[in-house]
Amino acid sequence: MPIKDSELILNPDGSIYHLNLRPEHLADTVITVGDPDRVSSVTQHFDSIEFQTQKREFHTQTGLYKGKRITVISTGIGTDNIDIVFNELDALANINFETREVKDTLKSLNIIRIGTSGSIQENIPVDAFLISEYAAGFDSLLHFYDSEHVQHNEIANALIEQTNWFASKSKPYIVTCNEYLLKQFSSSKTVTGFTATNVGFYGPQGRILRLAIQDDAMNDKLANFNYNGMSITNLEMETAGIYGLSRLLGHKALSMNAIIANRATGEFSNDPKATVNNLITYTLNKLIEE
Ligand code: R1P
Repeated sequence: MPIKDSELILNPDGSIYHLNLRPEHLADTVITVGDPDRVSSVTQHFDSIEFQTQKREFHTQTGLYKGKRITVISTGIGTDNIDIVFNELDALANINFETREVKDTLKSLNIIRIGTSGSIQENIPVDAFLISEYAAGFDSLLHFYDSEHVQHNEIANALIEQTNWFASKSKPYIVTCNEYLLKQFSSSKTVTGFTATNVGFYGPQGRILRLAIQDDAMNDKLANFNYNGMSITNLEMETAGIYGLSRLLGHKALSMNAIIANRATGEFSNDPKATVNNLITYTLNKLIEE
């Protein structure tokens, strides 16, 4: 059955609704970044760029890095955008836009996030590179999909119990990275972590400017959470959604985080741009080691 015009929305030029991309613009390896300006920070290292476009916060460039074809795309901030970007990337790869039908043979993309994040563990310093092995989603995105089979409920229940999680906020879900990518991108330069993704930057990450928050001790409880020796290492806004949707859609995903703040010590990186650029170079070089 063809997917209806209202569900799979294509622009007059045949590109997908928000990303403005046609299937031929997408490489099998995708780097996602939050900031639209970070796309060029990645592709400045490329041999060549064959295509670029921008619509809203979704800036895309596809090109070659040392002969490998890579698409770099910005997602903007938050798992609401991750829902759009990952569904549309998958549609570009796995739906025939002429017939509007899902292809018989499905493609599995390799998707690497290069993002920024704040550590909540004193011993994970600013300027570290953290790879998220596990992610806890405090956003509700994954619950809108038939997704129980990709969630680790035992860990979620332990998290809810140990942090006395306020149910009105959300029901946390736990998802994991692709284990092959984890091996490929890990080295003595990286730390492996358990990333919590939340729906905001201030209250939802325990920051207080003028508004009181529901639980002042939230970050301490997350940092002290212990499941078989694992605790929450860092906070950001996309990784859990990326891992959940990638699992459901059959793509391989890994989230690389430049730790630019340490929330436990109150420090902020002296040069966050340099740290992000170092992570970009590290990630690109690991990508061609495949
Ligand atoms: C908040 O400043 C943004 O930075 C982090 C958060 O996840 C959020 O998107 O990641 P990016 O730098 O990749 O956007």
